[in-house]
Amino acid sequence: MAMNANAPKVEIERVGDIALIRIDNPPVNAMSERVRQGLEAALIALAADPSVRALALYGAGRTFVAGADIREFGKPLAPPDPNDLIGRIENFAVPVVSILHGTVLGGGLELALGTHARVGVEGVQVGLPEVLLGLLPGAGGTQRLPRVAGVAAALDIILSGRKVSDREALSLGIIDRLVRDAPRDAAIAMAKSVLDGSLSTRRVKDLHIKPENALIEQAAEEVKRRQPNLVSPLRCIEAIAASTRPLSEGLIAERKAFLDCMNTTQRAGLVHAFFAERAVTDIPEKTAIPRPVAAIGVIGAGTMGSGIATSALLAGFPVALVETSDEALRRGFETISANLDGAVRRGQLAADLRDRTLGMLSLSAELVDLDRADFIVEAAFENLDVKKSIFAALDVIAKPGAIMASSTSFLNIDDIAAVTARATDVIGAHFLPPAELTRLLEIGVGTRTAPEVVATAFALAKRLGKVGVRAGMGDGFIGSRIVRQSFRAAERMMIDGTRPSQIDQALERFGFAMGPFRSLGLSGRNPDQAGRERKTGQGFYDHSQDPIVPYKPALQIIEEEGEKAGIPPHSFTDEEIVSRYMTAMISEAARVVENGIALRPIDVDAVLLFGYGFPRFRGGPLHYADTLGPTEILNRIERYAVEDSGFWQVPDLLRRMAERNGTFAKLNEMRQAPAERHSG
Ligand code: T1G
Repeated sequence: MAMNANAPKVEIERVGDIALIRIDNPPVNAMSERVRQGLEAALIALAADPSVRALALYGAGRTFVAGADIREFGKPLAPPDPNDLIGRIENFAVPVVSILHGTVLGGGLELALGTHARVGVEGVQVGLPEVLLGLLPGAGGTQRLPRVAGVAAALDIILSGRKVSDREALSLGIIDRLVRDAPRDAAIAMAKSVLDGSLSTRRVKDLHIKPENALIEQAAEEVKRRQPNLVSPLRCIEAIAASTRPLSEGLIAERKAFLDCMNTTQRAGLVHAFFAERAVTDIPEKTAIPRPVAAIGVIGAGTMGSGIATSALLAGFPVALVETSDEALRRGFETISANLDGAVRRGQLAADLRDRTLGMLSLSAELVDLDRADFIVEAAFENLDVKKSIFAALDVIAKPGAIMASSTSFLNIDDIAAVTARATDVIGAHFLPPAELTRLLEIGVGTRTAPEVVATAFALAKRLGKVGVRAGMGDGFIGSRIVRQSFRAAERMMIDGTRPSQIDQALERFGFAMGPFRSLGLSGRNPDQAGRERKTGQGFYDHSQDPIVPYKPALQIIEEEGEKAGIPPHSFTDEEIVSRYMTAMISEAARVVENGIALRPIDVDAVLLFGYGFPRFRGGPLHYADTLGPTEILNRIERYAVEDSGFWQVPDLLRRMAERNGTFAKLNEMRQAPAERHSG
């Protein structure tokens, strides 16, 4: 049978009385059905060969197994069951050692925990991130990790989903030794060490667990308090608690909890969010060659400019920061210094690198000092005339081939580019505040922006650790106009008599990190750019209090306005609040997709997830819309339009979807990026 060149391969190599098993399933050796079948066949063959005295498992390419194949989720589990496979390894008659390199996560670590010794290659990271996908380790991780590392470490690693470094994994007993060799060389050497007794082996199932009921209960209380919406964290704890029982019983408890979580909409939402971060890189310009970027320029040292400069410094770029006055530069420098201290506290920057990183920042009050920058981001006032004057000056100063980006979220890049002689080098780079933390980077593509300039912006986004999403030109890029529309729905409910705090609380129970009025108070600006700056720290809330409280004078004004307008006070239920807010958001998101400003629905999901605090377990507004269905959404709009037909209008795309029972998921499949579309 002609083998598909990309088919996963599990190969046996004999080295004397040692057998190596090599897993080769690019790009991350996901433990797909074909890999499981290959592993099972290899193990059966080797079990029948008396000349084999030791086995060594290792991965080809950049990593050992990085997990189950997420693309198989939601389908019936094809044999062999990972538990059976791992059990076959654990009960193998001769010793089995695994060599861990790269990112050994989820099912990959569970596979390794079934072997009798685990050897890490320096730099390896291990983890059980299933909780980040709305799941729990489903192939023995909740049963074997506590046995090797203890319940406390298992709770921490499984509930956080974090990656564990090579040295921490060694200290916790997750790996037994660290080496520097290439995986295959390590496999041979370690199998020999097992045979000469210098590397001891043990079956994890035989390890005893000390019950830690207090820890379990404390972890459960913490999860209920911090993540009340999520299902899988509590199920993780339940499974870990079962690890004090015999392994066979614990595995049954774990598998039941795993399957329960597999069937939740949260798992579907979180997996969608995982793929959204990757799908958005599929752009029409993806074959263009990015220009090299070695130095970054930033214009404006306000909160946004300082955040952008911080993000570039943390990514290792030298940054030239320009402002109009020394006082503004001083304030910017202080902000950036504080941002770097925050990065050290978060563990994002090593303390001993903090000063050197800050040393890569140069300050100037002269635009001419940007003449060596390869990528310049303008973060000045959101005013077209201001930006035009800056770009006209930049056009003279910036070196040939330099890319000039505006951090605008609303203004049309074509209008800005028009004042330059190199519109092909002008692009939008909309960072979201706080720019040093928020992962979204909306990349606004003008009509004349060159493909390699778009590709360069996406390459820079990746180096900054950002999620770059392509936005065409329209009334605002993607996120701002969608959030503006949903905020207007919230304002209408407030004017109709529902308190801002109730609206916020309903949406925070839905899963938003922060309700629209609370986040407005923090950012100080209305998404409408209406400039309702809050100088006194008071608006809908009194931010001088901790925790903040509704600001009574504001509520009084709202009530008086309502009376003047003859609107009887009416408080919407939580369900109605969420329904109106989300229906407004989905409608505007549908328009953004329909107008081609976003390439696909999944791009809109990525913008709201990575830039606007949309609850990750709901997958984004359009993934969430599919859980309602287009007809339900259309009926809601038509019901609300009776009150206000100006605001509530059915987008054509939604009407067509309702007629054909379409979904945004199907639209994602259809909207693969055309090869060379340049229109903004
Ligand atoms: N399954 C399928 N595809 C995967 C995958 C996976 N587990 N991991 C990555 N990919 C794809 C990804 O979509 C992209 O595809 C390409 O590989 C490169 O990924 C039983 C049930 C490993 C740290 O959660 O964290 O095991 O876009 O761009 O930046 O208990 O991928 O090229 O078409 O991210 O170098 C647990 C998820 C699964 C790991 C590498 N494992 N992956 O990062 O590359 S659940 C995970 C990652 C599980 C068991 C349970 C990262 C990475 P494309 P990439 P990267």
